[in-house]
Amino acid sequence: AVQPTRDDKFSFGLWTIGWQARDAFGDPTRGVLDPVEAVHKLAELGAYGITFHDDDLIPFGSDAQTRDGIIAAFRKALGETGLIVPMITTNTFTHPVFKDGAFTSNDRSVRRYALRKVLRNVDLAAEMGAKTFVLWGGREGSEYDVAKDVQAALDRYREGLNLIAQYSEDRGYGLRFAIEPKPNEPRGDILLPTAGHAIAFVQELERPELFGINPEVGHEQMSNLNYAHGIAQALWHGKLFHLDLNGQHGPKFDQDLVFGHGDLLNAFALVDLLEHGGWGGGPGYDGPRHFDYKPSRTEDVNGVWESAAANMRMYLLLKERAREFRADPAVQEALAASKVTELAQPTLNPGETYADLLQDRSAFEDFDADAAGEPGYGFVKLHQLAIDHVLRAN
Ligand code: 3MF
Ligand code: MG
Ligand code: MG
Ligand code: MG
Repeated sequence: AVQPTRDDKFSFGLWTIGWQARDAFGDPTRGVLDPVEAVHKLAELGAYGITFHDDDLIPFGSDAQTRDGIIAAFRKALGETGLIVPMITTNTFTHPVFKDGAFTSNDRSVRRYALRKVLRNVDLAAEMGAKTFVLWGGREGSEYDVAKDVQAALDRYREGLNLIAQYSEDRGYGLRFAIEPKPNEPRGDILLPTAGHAIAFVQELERPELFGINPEVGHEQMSNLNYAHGIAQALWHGKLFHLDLNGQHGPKFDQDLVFGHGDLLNAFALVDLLEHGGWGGGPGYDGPRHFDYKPSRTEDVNGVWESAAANMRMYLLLKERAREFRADPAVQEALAASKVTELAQPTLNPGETYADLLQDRSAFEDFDADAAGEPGYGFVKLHQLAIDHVLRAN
């Protein structure tokens, strides 16, 4: 049951397994991974998709002929394995030209260049059959408050995103765009730092229906936020267009550990949510289960593939545990005792107005607040049952 299959919709960024483990303090500890080999290996392991930044596949500055050759070889590998490209994204952060941002660089010529780079990649996304186009503005931000006019930057961000969406629509690509929030790293402060900021920003775009978000476990946890809560809210807004699964230990540098190797219990709650939706019938998620992690710098090439497999194993194990959790009569009893499912019941009766509520003496005048404040909710018991299931202690 923990053997991944295509139906599980697991996908990996080419930059994840391909990471050579160069960090701010050290040289690479691994060699270059051939994208064609990556496709074959991922297919063997049971993934269904691979995603990439333009520059992961086609080195920055490649001439047209080289570019075509690389794309052809990659497509051939996709054809041989049946792997698909569900999502494409653009690198607007590595080259020095983007050191002050791409869509929001203070330098207008850089902004125009960034738009061209992204539009070219929108064409590639359509060519590859991708459905989702992710935008992580890792350099959109600042270290110095006085050096960035944030309101103007948001105007430029909006201008850029409106243009891209218009282009995709005019060409009939039908792409959906997903903004990936992150609070900091590499910039001291990045614009659209959390899922909530990004969802609010989307509402200000010309075609908000084409835009959603791509929240990453570690990015939200770097802000000390609850990822499962963030995902639930994104689902509630209909804005969960894609997601980046990985592991993180609280607010520190972006660790990109294997999924579930950070906050395991939150990962359990997340998988339960994605697979089953909320307890009151709120929606789950049927898009790609995309891993954006980094095989740790300590690992050699075997460790790369071990860790890739570990992501899928963690997901499937938690999926199994979540299914058992839901099916357990003791859990159902505890859920009812904790009134978890009662929350799905509207607070007002059908057709009831505030005038009716004001007439209802049982709601206030005759309501015994002291008595209602007495019984416990039994949440600890319920939570322990969840842990028992995660640990298979029952
Ligand atoms: C950085 C990230 C990015 C994005 C990527 C895809 C390099 O912390 O998470 O990975 O996920 O740009 O949008
Ligand atoms: Mg990240
Ligand atoms: Mg990360
Ligand atoms: Mg990411």
